[in-house]
Amino acid sequence: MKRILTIQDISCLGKCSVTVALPVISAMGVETVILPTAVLSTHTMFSGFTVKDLTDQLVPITEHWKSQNVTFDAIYTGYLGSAEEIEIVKKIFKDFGGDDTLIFIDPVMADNGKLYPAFDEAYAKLNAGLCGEADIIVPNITEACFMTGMDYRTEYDEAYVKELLDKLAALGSKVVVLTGVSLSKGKTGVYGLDTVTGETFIYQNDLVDATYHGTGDIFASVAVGGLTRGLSRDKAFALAADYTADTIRETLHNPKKPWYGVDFEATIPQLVSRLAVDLATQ
Ligand code: PXL
Repeated sequence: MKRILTIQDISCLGKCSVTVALPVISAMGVETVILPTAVLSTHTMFSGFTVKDLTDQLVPITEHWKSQNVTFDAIYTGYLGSAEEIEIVKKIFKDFGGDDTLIFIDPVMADNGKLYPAFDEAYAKLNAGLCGEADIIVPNITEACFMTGMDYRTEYDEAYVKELLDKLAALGSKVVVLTGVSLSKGKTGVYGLDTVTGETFIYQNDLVDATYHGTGDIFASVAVGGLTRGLSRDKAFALAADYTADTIRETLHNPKKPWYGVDFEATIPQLVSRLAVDLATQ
């Protein structure tokens, strides 16, 4: 069985980060090792959340793993709490990375044109440096703008997306995939660039007109899970985009508290059967 290490916070309530990555990646048939960067009572969109920073635990935990000769097929990072954690994560990439380990970074820090409460522009620049060490990065448009210095826009054309991709490529990652890209009314999806071959790829599905928290973490978990199971890049990102839309559609039955996250638990059976079909038919 393949094994992914995911490095992100535990938000105890409000489905996101580890409470999404662990069940989703496990359901995809991949062992999921967690390295929690902090424990929060809820994610940071709730008011009055508590935080216990775990920066001082990252080195002892990973040193122990080293002593056990643990290896990972992929390392997937999401919400990291501080500049110091970014530096430690770089060291973890050195210690556990290698030709056979996919480094997959979701530079979680912002959405809808704004940084999350814990972060500032200096943190965004450090996250840009971390992205330079990745095989694949999956920022949304807001995160891409903070990392590249481009203006954030809600209305844009393909030329704007391509310019953002080129600037992201300059950070150094092998593949850059911009999420939440809408190129026509009623559609949304991903626009990617393979910086090694110069090839671009697009996947658009129907926009479900609702906003819920934690959907970026669902998307990233499915993409890294699919890639680790051996799906092609196109199939992995299509599966991630479609499953994210399915979970949002499912959650429309429960519209009152969008910050509680999506009801992804109800759609796990569809994820598992589509993964099996995609693996068998590629
Ligand atoms: O879903 C991204 C995320 C993860 N972890 C924490 C967050 C957020 C987004 O707000 O606050 C703690």
